[in-house]
Amino acid sequence: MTLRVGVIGTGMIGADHVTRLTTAVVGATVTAVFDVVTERARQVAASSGAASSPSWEALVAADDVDAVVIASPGPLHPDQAIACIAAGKPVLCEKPLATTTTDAERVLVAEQAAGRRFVQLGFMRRYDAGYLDVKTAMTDGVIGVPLLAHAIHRNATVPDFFRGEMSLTDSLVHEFDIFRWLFGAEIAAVTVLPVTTSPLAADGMRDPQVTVLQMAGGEVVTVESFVNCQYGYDVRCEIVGSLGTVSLDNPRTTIVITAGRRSEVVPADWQDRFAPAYTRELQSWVDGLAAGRVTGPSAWDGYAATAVAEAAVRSYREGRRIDVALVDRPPLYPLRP
Ligand code: NAD
Ligand code: ISE
Repeated sequence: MTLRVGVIGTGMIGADHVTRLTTAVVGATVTAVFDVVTERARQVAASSGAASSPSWEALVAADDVDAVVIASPGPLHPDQAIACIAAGKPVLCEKPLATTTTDAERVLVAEQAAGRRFVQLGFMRRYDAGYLDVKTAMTDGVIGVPLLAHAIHRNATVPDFFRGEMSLTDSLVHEFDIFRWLFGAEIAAVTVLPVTTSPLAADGMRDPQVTVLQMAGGEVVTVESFVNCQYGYDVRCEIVGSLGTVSLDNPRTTIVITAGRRSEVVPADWQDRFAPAYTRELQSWVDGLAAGRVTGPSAWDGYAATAVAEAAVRSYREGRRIDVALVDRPPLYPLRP
């Protein structure tokens, strides 16, 4: 049976998800889209064969929508996800689940009241071949006991609406999630260290920054974020274990060697770097729903990443280490599903 999907928000990633669902994913079709910028929704609808819904509420309620993708701005995600749960429709919600823990907890409460999982978070790195290899190297013992990690998260530039703390709440949520997943543990404390600000940083933005994560198991992760590094999109990490290390590099496409120099292409942006991961994420979501299951990153994962982001913002403002406080983990979200 073909899954009929409605997509809320047809901006950068929403439009990409529509294209992927329409052209690359097996077992799904996009039947409805909505965006407050009506013309944007109309264009995406026209190119995909979907209908343009009059509102996101109408899209969620539509009889020909079995499941929903939320790709609107972060603050809207909780209400839209809760509406999907209330309508009994599974939802792939782009990160972040919410921009405050209070809002994220509302989603947890709604899902628990429904008694089963409806929400999968858009933490697509968990579907990236490189990160999957890193996870295998950490769990099969090849690097011994994982002790610490170093990561970098650089964007060439970010959109104009990206301000102040969004490198923590919008970009680094991926790092918060991936290191929870890689180490199989929650993040216990976070410290954000200011660095000399780039002369090219947007007004009022502290960029770059270094964030130190202390995992509940005692491991430490240092993460550099630099969201206006100019030269390209660069996401890498190295895990240091008691017997060796495993590193995630940019995927190699071509290497040019000439005139005494060796050079390779750096991905332009997240669309380029993580394209295969987004497709695998959507395919896995569609396949899971066909089998009656929601299996990917959960609302709990979204909540935990938001809680770390909230603590990181406090650390940024107060200039000190902040412990991450989580509510008790409900049985709906087992520790290692
Ligand atoms: P964007 O600004 O390009 O798109 C957001 C769209 O939502 C816009 O077209 C906007 O008009 C629309 N919108 C605004 N209010 C709306 C409403 N009430 N209902 C429906 N649509 C509404 O931003 P984007 O980069 O596409 O980001 C969208 C979301 O996806 C964000 O939460 C972002 O963090 C996330 N994202 C995730 C990844 C990833 O790697 N997983 C990458 C990019 C963006
Ligand atoms: C963007 O919204 C994403 O989610 C990308 O994956 C991330 O790397 C980027 O920093 C964000 O702006």
